Amino acid sequence: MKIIILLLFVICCMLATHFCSPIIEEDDFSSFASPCLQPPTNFKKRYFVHNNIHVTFLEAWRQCQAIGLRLATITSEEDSKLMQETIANSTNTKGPWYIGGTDLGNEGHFVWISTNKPVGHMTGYFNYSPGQPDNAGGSENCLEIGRWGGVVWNDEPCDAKLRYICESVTPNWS
Ligand SMILES: *[C@@H]1O[C@H](CO)[C@@H](O)[C@H](O)[C@H]1NC(C)=O
Ligand SMILES: [Ca+2]
Ligand SMILES: [Ca+2]
Repeated sequence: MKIIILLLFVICCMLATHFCSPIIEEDDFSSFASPCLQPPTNFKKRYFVHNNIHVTFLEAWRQCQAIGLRLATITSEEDSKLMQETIANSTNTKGPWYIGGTDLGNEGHFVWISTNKPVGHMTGYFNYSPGQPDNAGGSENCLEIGRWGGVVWNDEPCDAKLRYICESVTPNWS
């Protein structure tokens, strides 16, 4: 009996692999385990500029989370352009705002707290202001954008009270 069930299982697996095209290998999609659930090949990012309150980095992280979003990540020139446009369209275009990068716990090695990926991961995209990150005073561990205008990044003490920018990333099935 066990053998028959096992055989049926193997046949089902073979059929499933036969009828579904292969899973696209990309580490971001590792949660798409079912052979028949196609991972989206395309994602649409949106940014949400929050100008109404000034909070610490961890508060900003939680504020985004509380409304089903996450603290912003910027991993390409395209993201940066979208960011620039979203800020220009927002109710207050004067920063700085927190974005989701931090080197807390591992000085000099920034990660995006929203994705656990190193800043620059895969794409090699960085947009630091010249001379940044400088870890000024030995205690700048969180990334902000727009301190001196524009959309370049700077490291800043994580307990500074700043505006912040969240993001949503949704599959683009078309
Ligand atoms: C910004 O506003 C313009 C004009 O209303 C609109 O066309 C554009 O899509 C907006 N961009 C973003 C990212 O919100
Ligand atoms: Ca630092
Ligand atoms: Ca700095």
